[in-house]
Amino acid sequence: MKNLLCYSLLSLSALFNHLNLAGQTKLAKLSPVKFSEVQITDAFWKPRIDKIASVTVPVCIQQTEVKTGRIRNFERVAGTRDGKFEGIFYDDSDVYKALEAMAYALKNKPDPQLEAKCDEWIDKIAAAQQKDGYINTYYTLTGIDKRWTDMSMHEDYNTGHLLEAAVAYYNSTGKRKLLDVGIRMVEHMIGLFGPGKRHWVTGHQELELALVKVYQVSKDQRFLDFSHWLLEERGHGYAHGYTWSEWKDTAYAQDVKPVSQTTQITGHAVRAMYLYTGAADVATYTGDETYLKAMSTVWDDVVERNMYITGGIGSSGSNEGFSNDYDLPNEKAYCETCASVGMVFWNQRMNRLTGQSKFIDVLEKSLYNGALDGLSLSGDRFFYGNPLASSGTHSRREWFGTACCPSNIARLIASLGDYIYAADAQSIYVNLFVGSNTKIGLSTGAVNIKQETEYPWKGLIKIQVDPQTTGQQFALKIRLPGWAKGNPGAGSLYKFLDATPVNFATLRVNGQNQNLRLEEGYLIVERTWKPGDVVELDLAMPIRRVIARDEVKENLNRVAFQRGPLVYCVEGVDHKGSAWNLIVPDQVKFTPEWRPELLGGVMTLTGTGMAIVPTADGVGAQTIKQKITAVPYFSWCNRGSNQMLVWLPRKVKEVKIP
Ligand code: FUB
Ligand code: ZN
Repeated sequence: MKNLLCYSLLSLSALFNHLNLAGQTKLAKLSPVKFSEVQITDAFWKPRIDKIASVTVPVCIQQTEVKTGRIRNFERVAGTRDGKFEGIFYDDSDVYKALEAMAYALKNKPDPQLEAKCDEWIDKIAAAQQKDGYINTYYTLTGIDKRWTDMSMHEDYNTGHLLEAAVAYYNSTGKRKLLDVGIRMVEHMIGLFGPGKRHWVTGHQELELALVKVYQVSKDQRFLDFSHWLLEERGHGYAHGYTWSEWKDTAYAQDVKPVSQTTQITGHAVRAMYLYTGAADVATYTGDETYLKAMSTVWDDVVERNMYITGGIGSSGSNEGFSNDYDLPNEKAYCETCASVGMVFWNQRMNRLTGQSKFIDVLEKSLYNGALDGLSLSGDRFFYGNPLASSGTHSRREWFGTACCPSNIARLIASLGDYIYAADAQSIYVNLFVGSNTKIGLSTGAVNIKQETEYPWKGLIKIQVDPQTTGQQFALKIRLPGWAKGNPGAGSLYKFLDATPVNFATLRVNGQNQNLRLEEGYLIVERTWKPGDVVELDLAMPIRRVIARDEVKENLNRVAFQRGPLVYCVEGVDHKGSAWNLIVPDQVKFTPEWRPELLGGVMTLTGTGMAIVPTADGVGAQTIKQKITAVPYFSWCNRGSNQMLVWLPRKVKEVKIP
C-alpha cells in the first residue's frame, strides 16, 4: 500500500514536472526547465553531449567494472565474488556518479544496451544492501561494526550520490528499484540521526542536495526535513571521530559557523559547493531567508576575492580548497574539475532563488572554462586540477585513483539542458545561449521556444517564440551577459582593460530594433505573442583584455584574453615549443580567426607581440617580434603536454621563463 502511494505520488510529480509546476517553493523566484524537456541542437554542445554517450560513459563503465574493483566490491558484499575490499572508502560514489551520467545519456538518446548495463549494476547494488537498509561496500567488507563512527568517512557522501543517480534513473526510465534502495538507506539514517537522536556533521557534504532531489520527486517531507537538519548540525562543535588531520580543522569541512552565519568561503572547495547548493535548495522549499542571505554573502566572497578568471575555485592543493583572499597562483592552481562543476550547481540554485542573472554569468564562466577544461576533446582523458599556467608538466589522464572528476564532468555535460531555460508563471528566462527547442508551461498557456545560435563563437542569438494558444501575454527575459556589459567576472576582482563598445547589444523583435529594458540583468521583451515571433539578440564579441586587481600578485602587469564567455590561453605548440617567453604589449591588436581544422574547430586570437629568444650564438637573449596565437582555455593540452599561460606579461621585464 505504501509503495502504491509512493508510485502514484511519483507519477503525479512527473506530470507536474512536465508542466513546470513542480514543487511548492517558498522562496524561489523561478524554476529551471528540466533537461528532459529540452532538445539540444547546438553545434558546440550537441557533439560534446554525444561524445559523453559514445566515449566518456563507456570509459567510466570500463574503469568502474573492469579496470578497477568498484563494481566487484558490490559483488563481494552480495556474496557472488570472493576477496577483500578494493580501492578507497568513497569508491562507491564513482559507481553512482557514472550511473547518473548513464541515466542522463539514456534520456538524451535511448540505448537498450546501456539501459541493460544500468539495470545490471542496479541489481548488484540492490543485492549489496543490508537488511537494515545500510549500503556501503567499504564498511560492509572491512568491519560493519565500525560504521557510523567516523563522520569523515563519506558514508553519507556515497549515499548522496546514490540518491542523485536513483532520481536521475527514475526520471529517465520510470524505474524505481535504485530509488527504493536509496530511500531505504536514508530511512536507516533517519532512524539513527536527527532531533533527539545522534548528531551527524558530515565530513563531505553532498547528501543535503541529494535529499532535496528525492523530496522533489516524492514530495515526502521527511527528506527535506532531514536535509535541513543535516545543515543545521554544522557549526556547533558536534563533529567527532574525524580520522584525517585535515578534517580536524573545522574550516576544512565548513564547520566553523552555522550555515546561516556563513560569510566567508573556507576549506575544501567541492565540499563547500555541495554544501551551498544544498543550503540554497533547502531555502527554496523552507523559505529560510537566513540561508539565502548567508549564501549571497559567501558568493560575494567567492567572486570578489577567490575565483579564477576561468570560474575555477580552490587554489590550494594541500586542502583541495581555499587559502587566503586573492591567493590565486596560476601554475599551482588546484581548481579541481569537480569544484567548477559545483559552481555550476550552486549558481543555478542562486539564480533560482533570486531571479538575478549575475549568478548565470558565473555559471557560464565556470561551465565554458573551468569545468569544460576537465574533459579532453576526445572525451576519454581528464584533468583533475585545471591550472592557469603550465611549464609543460601537466597532462590529461585516463583515470585517477580518486576518480571523482571524470564522472562529474560527464554527468554535467549530459544534463546541460537543465541550465538553459527557467520560468516563472508569467515569464520565460533564457539563461544560456545554446541551440535548442523546448516547450514551457506558463500560467497563460504552453509556449514553444526554438533557439538558434553559433555561440560561443558568435554573439547572434535568435529565439523563435510560438505560443500554443492565442493572446498570450508574457515576458521573454534574455540574460544580458556580464561580459557583454563590461564585466568579465561578476565582481570587482577582474576588469576589462579596454572600453566596452557603445553598441554592445542590439535587440530586435521581428526585425525591429527595441530599446534595451533591463531587470535583474535580463533584457525584457514583454508583449502579446504570435506564433512565429522572432527575437534576436546580437551581442558584440570583441576580443577583451582582462586585468586582475593588484592584490592578485601573480597577475601584476599581466593580461588575459577573453572573447564572449571564453577565456583564452597560449600554448607552446603554437609557438615553437615555448609560451612563457611571450609578451603582449597593450597596443598589440588581436583579431579572431575561425580555424575549423584546429582542436575540433575553434576561434583563435592572433596578433603580433614579442618573444624573448636566445641569440644566434646561444649565449644571450634577445627580444623579437612574434606572431601570437591564443586558443580557448578549455581546449589546451589536447596536442600533448606543453607550456601554457592564461595570464601573459604586458612588459618584457615580467617574463619568467621556467
Ligand atoms: O572526497 C571525495 C572527493 O575526492 C572530493 O570531492 C574530491 O575533492 C576528492 O578529494
Ligand atoms: Zn573531482
